[in-house]
Amino acid sequence: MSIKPILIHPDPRLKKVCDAVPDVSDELRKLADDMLDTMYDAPGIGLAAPQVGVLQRVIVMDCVKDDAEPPRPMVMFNPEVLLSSDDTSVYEEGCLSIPEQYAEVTRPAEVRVKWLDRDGNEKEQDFEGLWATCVQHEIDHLNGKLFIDYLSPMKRQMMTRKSAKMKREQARA
Ligand code: GNR
Ligand code: NI
Repeated sequence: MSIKPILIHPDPRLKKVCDAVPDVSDELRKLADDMLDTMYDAPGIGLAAPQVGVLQRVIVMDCVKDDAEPPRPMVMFNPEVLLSSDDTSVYEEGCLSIPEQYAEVTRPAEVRVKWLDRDGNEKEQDFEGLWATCVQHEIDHLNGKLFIDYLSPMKRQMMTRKSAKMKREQARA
């Protein structure tokens, strides 16, 4: 298990549509474990493979907030939204690739998602609350989409500039 560097926006790799994984291999399981390490270390509640420079359809999540509750790491290969609710919910979103910036995003409140688990078995489950927001945020990453793409061009430009500044400062450190 190892922690990987997280790409900071703007980066062309964060704008790419990622490839489906042909099947679940040991190499991909290792990638998912490294992504979980990286996510918990950050800390974050989700991470998508393109954020660590791998352009394949892999995401990890753990939206358990309460420290008293056991962790619930989830690994998804080729996740797909099958169904989205008409009712929406608004969350203040952040992204590990856009450090220290947050904005409200409206998304479907509930989604049905299909994916392959770490054993290559097909799974299907409904998500709500923070899990629903997070899984949609992560699947967006696989399609080259960031939460700031839902904001006005002005806000997006402002956040992109701040992120670029953070990236430059990080590069010098
Ligand atoms: O850690 C994260 N928190 C978060 C909060 C609200 C909505 C989405 C997220 S995902 C984010 C981690 C991340 O950037 N995943 O891609
Ligand atoms: Ni993100």
